[in-house]
Amino acid sequence: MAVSGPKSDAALENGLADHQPGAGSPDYETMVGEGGETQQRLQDERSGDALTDNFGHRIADNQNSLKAGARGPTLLEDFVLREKIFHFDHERIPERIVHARGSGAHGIFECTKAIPDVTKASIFQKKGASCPVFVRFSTVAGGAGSVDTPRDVRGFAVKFYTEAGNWDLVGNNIPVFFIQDAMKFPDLIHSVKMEADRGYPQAASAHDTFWDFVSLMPESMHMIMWAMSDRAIPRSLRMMEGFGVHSFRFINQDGDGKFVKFHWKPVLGVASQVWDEAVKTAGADPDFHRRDLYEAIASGDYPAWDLGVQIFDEAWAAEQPYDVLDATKLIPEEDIPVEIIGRLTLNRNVDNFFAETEQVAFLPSNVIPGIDFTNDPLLQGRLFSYLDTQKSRLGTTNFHQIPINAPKCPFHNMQRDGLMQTLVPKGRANYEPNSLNEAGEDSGPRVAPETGFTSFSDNGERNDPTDKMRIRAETFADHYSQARMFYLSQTENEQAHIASAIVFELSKVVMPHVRLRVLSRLRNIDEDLAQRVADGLSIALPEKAPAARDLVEMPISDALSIQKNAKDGFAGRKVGILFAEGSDKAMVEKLKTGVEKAGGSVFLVAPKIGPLKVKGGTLEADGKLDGSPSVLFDAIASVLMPQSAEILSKQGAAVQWFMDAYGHCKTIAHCPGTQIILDKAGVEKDDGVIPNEMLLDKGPKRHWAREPKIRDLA
Ligand code: HDD
Repeated sequence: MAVSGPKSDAALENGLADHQPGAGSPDYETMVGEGGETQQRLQDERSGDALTDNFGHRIADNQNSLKAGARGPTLLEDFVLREKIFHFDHERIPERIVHARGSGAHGIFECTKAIPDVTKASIFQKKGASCPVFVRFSTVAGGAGSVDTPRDVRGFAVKFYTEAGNWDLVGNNIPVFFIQDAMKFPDLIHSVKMEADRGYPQAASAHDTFWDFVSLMPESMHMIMWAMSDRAIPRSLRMMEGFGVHSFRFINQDGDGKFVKFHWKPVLGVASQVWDEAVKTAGADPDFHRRDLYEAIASGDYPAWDLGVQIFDEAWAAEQPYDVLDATKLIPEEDIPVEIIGRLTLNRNVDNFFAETEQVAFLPSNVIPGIDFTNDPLLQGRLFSYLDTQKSRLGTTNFHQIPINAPKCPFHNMQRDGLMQTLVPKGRANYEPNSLNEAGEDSGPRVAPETGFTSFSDNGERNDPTDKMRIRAETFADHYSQARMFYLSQTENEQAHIASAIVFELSKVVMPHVRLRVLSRLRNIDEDLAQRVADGLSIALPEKAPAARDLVEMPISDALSIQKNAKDGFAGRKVGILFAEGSDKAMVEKLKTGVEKAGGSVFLVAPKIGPLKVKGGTLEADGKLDGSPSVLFDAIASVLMPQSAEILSKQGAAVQWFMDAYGHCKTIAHCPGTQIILDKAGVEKDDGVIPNEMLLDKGPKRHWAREPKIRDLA
């Protein structure tokens, strides 16, 4: 029976009857491309393109789910329905804990005055230099769906996509802040947001908890003045000043640092509503500011701001009656005039609110060479918080790959994988340093000591000589003395194991220069070790690698050896006992009881699981011989009648059982009947090859003296 019957009705109702799936869509050849092209294609959807699901399958009916009969239940196999609803169910992501309601736009920043003497920041080197920007304005307290005109601080976050990487200046329209230390931020925000028990008021500071908190926090009083002023009810986002708030630092080519405060001055001037107007606007047009911004840009009336800086030095700062690292203080323009150095113009609305305005992730830690942080404790806390929040908001450490967040300059590093990885890095250079280039491979990116970001070293603490630095103390420079102590503290056999292990590993290394480098380092640990490894590989010893420090000969430490400290008893050890038809049950049980009494455990092994007929009754095995190799046990014993041993001596599993145990230097206890297999397995009498009666005395220890007889060690 046709299941698509009602489709034509629905299609007719929707005026789609004439729609030809695929009409106008690009042909397959042009659609095939790498990830980036696919994304672009999604953005370029045009009317007339065939509707498809997320995997490119054309959809014939977007109105009716697949049912068992016209009035029957919906079928689980309807992947079109499932995908559509599945995706819809997950459309929302967590809104920002603060600044949830925002409006964004694209634009351009142009340097109008070069200041190379105070900063090496690329964007300020030449008048006329420009870069794309994305700006997001926001209220602070309200949710994403709240109104535009509450009394509130406004966020003014600017992302500069510079050629030296992204610089995010994440400021507000008020030059000071409520608190001096990031430690208090969660409390401040909890107090201003809707109250925890009642869920209101929304987007308002006029309530108990906010005023309770700020009245206990005298440092907030300066900001309260601003928040109660008309600044907190702006007429338009286009008519607000913006401030970087903190003192940042500019660093020039010579490494000299100056403090800087950033200002945005609106070309339209600052204008505000009156409170009654703001209240009524909230009802009349909850989107008053968003609409105003969108319409201005759409009509070509591009809003613009001048970027100003107040630049001052440590000596000037030290003379002020306030601390320039205190974010509750501003620097009067009368004391340090604002110097205009650039212009920001917003000239393009977003194409998609979610993809751009919602997913944009600002990070105060995004700075470029020439701009640095200061010790402002509010700023320092922000440097962690923003990166951290993007993971919970955007769900992945790869949020930088979302187009709105990606830098527009190239970026390369060894960060890999993670949820929603969309890049496809090639090659195996995902670590640094590496010398893959010496083998003719791509070795990936390298640090750029000359042009890379370097922190301003002065820690900013007056009279404190402790500077910030990326450095390893001289006292960490000896890398060989303890490696030598470890090696020399091992028994001869353990040393042979180390040498053999390195030989094995390096025999798997196919890059000859790496083998040689390892050998050159081994020479710093012990010449004999290096020679043994070189011999094991059959290559000549290279030059000794230079060492940062002279070797310090340290006394041997017996605690570092396993063998010198081995515990020989049965505790925690497992003994495999092999029996077969005709074996002596009493002997098996005697061994079992003895081992168990000594704290060990026993696993019975036989050619078949059984129950097998044995002398004295029947016996069941815990495991079949070919599924229970002797590697599973610390020691083995065998209780076999000569006839069974004769049969087993022709079976690989039985011979290997003993051969392996012998090769692995384990105790092998056996009855006389087993001898025929021992001979076949090449097991020679030694201290660890003993009659069953001696097992309990000997224990399950390894017999290392045997090893040189059976294996060539390096
Ligand atoms: Fe913040 C968002 C501005 C202190 C933690 N902040 C956020 C936004 C702006 C500011 C404009 C919205 C960015 C956007 O549009 O996506 N914040 C400031 C200013 C501060 C300040 C000017 C003080 C001078 N902020 C501050 C502190 C902390 C945070 C002290 C935490 C210790 N702020 C956040 C955050 C947000 C945020 C939770 C929410 C969403 C986001 O970061 O990306 O991490």
